[in-house]
Amino acid sequence: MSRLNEATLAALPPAIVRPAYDRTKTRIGIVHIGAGAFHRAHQAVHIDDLLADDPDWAICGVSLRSADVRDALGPQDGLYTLALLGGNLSLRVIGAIRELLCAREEPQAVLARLADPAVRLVTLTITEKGYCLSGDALDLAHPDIAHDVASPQAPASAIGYVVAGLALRRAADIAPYTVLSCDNLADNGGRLRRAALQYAQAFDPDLARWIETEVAFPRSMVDSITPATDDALRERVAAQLGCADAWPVQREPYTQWVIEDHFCNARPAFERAGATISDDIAGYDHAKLRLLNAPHSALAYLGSLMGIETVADAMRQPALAGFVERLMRADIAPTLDAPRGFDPDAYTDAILARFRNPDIRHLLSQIAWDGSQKLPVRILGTIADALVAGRPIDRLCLPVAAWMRFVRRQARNGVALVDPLADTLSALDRTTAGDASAAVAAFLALDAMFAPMSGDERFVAALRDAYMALGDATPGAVSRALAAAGGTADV
Ligand code: CS2
Repeated sequence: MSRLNEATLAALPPAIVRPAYDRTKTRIGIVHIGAGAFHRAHQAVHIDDLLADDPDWAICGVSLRSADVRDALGPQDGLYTLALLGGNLSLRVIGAIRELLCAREEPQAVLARLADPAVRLVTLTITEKGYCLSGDALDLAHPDIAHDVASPQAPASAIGYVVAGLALRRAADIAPYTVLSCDNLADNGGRLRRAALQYAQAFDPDLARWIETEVAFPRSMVDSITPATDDALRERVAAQLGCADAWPVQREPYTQWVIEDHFCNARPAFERAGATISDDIAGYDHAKLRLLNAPHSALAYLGSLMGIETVADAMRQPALAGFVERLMRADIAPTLDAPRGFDPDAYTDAILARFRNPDIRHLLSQIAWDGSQKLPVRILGTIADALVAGRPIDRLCLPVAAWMRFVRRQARNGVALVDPLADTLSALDRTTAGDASAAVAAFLALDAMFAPMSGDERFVAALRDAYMALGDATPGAVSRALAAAGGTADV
């Protein structure tokens, strides 16, 4: 079977949507760090929408370590298929990525791109762990950051590359690029900015001052449910395309991108491609993280303990679906500092409908990855706010306790955790006995996750109760805990 690429593009069946512009006339204006499935299913599609009008914003996709994306899409001239999941599978070939680089193998090419004056925007999807934070600050002891501080011209981390590119531009008197985080972190731009400043400060205070005054790090909120690519998708795509695509991506039809209007260089006309430019982004990122991602993580850990595989299956369990809905409406929504015109009930309804979408096979195991990084930004902040406001936290603690039970179960069963703290987390299991207080205390000693709240007696007690309520974490025990926590949607 032939391969999707420039040569086979014209022969694709007419139902397949393809780039509405001449790719050879586009120029690279964006470097994207972290060219994984989410970027290719989300931001790259928005850019694909506007290249016909504005050809100067094609993307150079950079992977920091793995060459997999470059090696899969290189022979395809950067082309890949986006499958929209809903009723019929609708397919679209995306042409926005014109260049693919693997930083580990071609660091000079990445630095040269970053220094290119035609590049005016650097975007990132590096997941929570890519920011190398400990609490809110940059973890200067993180091996990648320590490496980069010692050799800033030959970086390994995303922050190292962003700052190295800025240093090259400053030295060559080229205007800096805007740095736009597209990760699921509250105040993602602010965190990235503080991390970049702290990093630069560690080896070049003048550079840090220049970044502080000259470079914009807007916040953004991204949303679209994007299940990992599997062979079933590859086969369906090949059958409809009539040629092979080594790495198609899939997502739900719904997509949202809200970007803070704060740029230090030219920007694409995002608003013409369905994104929202706003000066009131803070409320959006909180609402999304707390009302979508936190329930997702709750389903992931509670559902996995119950032996359920996907989000849609989890939503078919009345006790679990009821618990999550109640968590959203009664516990999370009231703590939100909602953006102007935001209706938490309608937002909750829409999210629950998206979770129920039977056409999406979104594995709970995928969402369960990186719990140590996700829980603080998704749910611990809500608990902290509820503690300050004197609101109940019992239900909010159940997903956190479920994560603890999940971690212990994986360690006991010898299943490797996908988490940057995997080694520490698996070791915890060996040092704590079956005693709930001791087990919870061992988790709470993880300062990077729990530092601001681990001394709060109400929190410690509620978490211990939730942990005990989950009993031996069998499906029956979890169902009983959900029932006891009020797994009914009447709020
Ligand atoms: C999910 C998110 O994998 C996860 O942790 O919660 O990727 C979620 O699907 C997206 O944020 C939706 O926009």
